[in-house]
Amino acid sequence: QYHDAFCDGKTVIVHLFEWKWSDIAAECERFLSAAGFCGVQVSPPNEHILKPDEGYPWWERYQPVSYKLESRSGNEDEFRDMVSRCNAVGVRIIVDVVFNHMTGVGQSGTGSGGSSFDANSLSFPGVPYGSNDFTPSSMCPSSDGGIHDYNNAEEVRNCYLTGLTDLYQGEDYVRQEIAGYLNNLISIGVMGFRVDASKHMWPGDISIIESYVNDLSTDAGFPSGSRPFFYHEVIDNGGEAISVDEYYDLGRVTEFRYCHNIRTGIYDFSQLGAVYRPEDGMCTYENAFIFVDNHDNQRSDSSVLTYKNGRDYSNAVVYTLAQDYGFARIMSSYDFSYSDQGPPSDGSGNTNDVTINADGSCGGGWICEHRWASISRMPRFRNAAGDTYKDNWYSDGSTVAFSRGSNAFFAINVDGNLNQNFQTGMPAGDYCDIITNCAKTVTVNSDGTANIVIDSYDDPFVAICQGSKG
Ligand code: QV4
Ligand code: CA
Repeated sequence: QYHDAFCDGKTVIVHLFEWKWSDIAAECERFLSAAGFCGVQVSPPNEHILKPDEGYPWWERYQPVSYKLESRSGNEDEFRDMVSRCNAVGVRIIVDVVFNHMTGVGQSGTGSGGSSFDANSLSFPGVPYGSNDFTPSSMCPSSDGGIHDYNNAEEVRNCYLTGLTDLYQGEDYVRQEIAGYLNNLISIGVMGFRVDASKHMWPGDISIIESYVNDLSTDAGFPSGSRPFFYHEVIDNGGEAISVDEYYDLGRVTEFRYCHNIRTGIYDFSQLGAVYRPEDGMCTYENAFIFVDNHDNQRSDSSVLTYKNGRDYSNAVVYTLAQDYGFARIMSSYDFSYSDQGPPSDGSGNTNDVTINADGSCGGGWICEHRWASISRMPRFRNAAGDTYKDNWYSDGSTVAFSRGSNAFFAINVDGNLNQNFQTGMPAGDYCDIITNCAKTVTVNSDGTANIVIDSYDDPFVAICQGSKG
């Protein structure tokens, strides 16, 4: 029940990392709705620490001070305005919620919403949380209170993640405060939640918190009785104490092995059919939440593809949206040269507006991968493909092609020109290639075959789907 997004069958969201609420509202109206996006993952909206001496790094947002909606992306009025404007054009808001921890130890002062706090005494009056609301140190088996041994589930869940004060979700007051935060967001009209650091919380505690969370708002247009869409951040690359399947009852689960498998497949097409490897314990189709890169591994993991890889990256994102595994998220980044670097901003840490160039690309340091031509056209394909599976699979060293039931057909070719007949699985007719925005037409014959042409200078794909008939 927590697996399904309520956005009329659309299955792609975009993470507008560190965007301001006012810019997200505008992007829903001017771009995301028409492009077919289900929704937007927004950066944590709650009050957070400020680190002017370190140049306002992006990770300030992952050290909560309170659940007031006052953050670097804007205030509560701006947040509400964004949610209602996006909902009005059928684009849903998904909130990154951080409730494993509060700020790091040693941090104190005033947060982005004006609340005082002192992590040394575990005092967060803006919630309020006090020392009884944090995991008792007797429950953490490590000698210094931090997480080091990922083969020990108690340590991973009861100790401090990189020095962050660990909330005690075993206590009912803490569960109620967290659920109160989520219910406030639901009453404003959001569709769901990306839960930060779920690996570091007990699934049984998360289950109780979810049970305290209300149905989605009918005022915001959700059908009566709709449960929120939850996906949990659990990094499971195999070989540790905690695995993704522990979280299946709680919603979808991030599948980080997909990031590595898609990169392998883009560089070796013989591996492209094996991006989902059930034998490795990867999330099932029903539970997987997938992405080519995220805001963490794009800056910390050289074995994932990012916007810095140019065409290899767009090939990976386009293929991800074409294939049938998982609920998909597109990363939308700002340019960075060092990992702590915050978003484009002035010297006082005020985030800049996103600028849109005449050709539809972004400027001012905003990368906007979701606006790259071929990527931007694929939500429409994925929505049309729906829950159909891959069929009519064709693969050789440089070409992969497949149908999605009888709803859609996709081909990618990365080496020279392609001019070949394929079984598309689709009804006869002339279809517009959505990648070229209908500059190219594909004729499907009565037996389902079609001649597919991809020139080496094109974006190296053809994508046709029901609803693209010419
Ligand atoms: C420093 C030292 C610690 C010391 C501490 C003492 O490094 O050894 O104990 O000071 O005060 C920041 C700093 C980090 C600092 C810490 C505490 O980088 O140096 O510790 O704050 O002040 C983001 C960043 C972190 C950042 C954190 C909070 O990535 O670097 O920590 O925000 O600001 C695991 C988890 C997974 C997690 C991933 C990064 O399983 O859950 O690591 N991913 C999510 C988010 C991620 C976020 C967090 C979790 C924490 O996607 O962006 O971390 O909310 O794999
Ligand atoms: Ca914890």
